Amino acid sequence: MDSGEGAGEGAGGAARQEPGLRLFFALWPDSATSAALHARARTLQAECGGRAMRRDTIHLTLAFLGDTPAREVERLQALAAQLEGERFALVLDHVGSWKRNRVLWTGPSILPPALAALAQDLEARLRVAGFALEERAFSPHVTLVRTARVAPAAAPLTPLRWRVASFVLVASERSAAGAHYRVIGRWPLQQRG
Ligand code: 2AM
Repeated sequence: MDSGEGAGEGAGGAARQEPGLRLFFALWPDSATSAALHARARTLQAECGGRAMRRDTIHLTLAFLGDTPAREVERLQALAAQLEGERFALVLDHVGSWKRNRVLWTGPSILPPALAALAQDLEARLRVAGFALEERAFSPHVTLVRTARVAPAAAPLTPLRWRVASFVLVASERSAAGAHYRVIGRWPLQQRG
């Protein structure tokens, strides 16, 4: 959880801390896909309570960097530009819930090899470049509802097909209105074959 700003600054605040950004790499849906995902979020919210993600915040995280000095952005952009990922279709045919944080999410029951390769390659390059990442395994999911009261009943779901043609670097900014995500880089994936 966030600990607030300015903690740990030296006496007198002479050495100001370098500005940091909360960063992550993600897949960002096109507008038809984000509309469909938002509709799915509202349906789940109606059933389970909680807070549906706003349409403009819906995404799938590839790698979470967390607080990062702003000067690292250029290095991250250069690193991302070197990736040679392929386009793929992501079939979101599953809804899951995590009790520990009361999140409801949707994800694919089959992980496309091109998505696994992209996430793996990205993570490997980030580690080699010295970025600290969590050890937890990549678990592709799109968060749809937070603070849900109950888990959704298992029900048949119309699979949602998302054609993924790029990935992005995002800065997460917080305000009184909640999280705002600013895309600060986008890289295309290659047509297969
Ligand atoms: P979530 O959707 O499951 O909350 C921005 O916070 C994005 O990074 C979210 O999609 C979030 O996943 C993801 N993320 C991954 N690891 C995180 C962490 N340790 N803290 C906060 N967000 C994290």
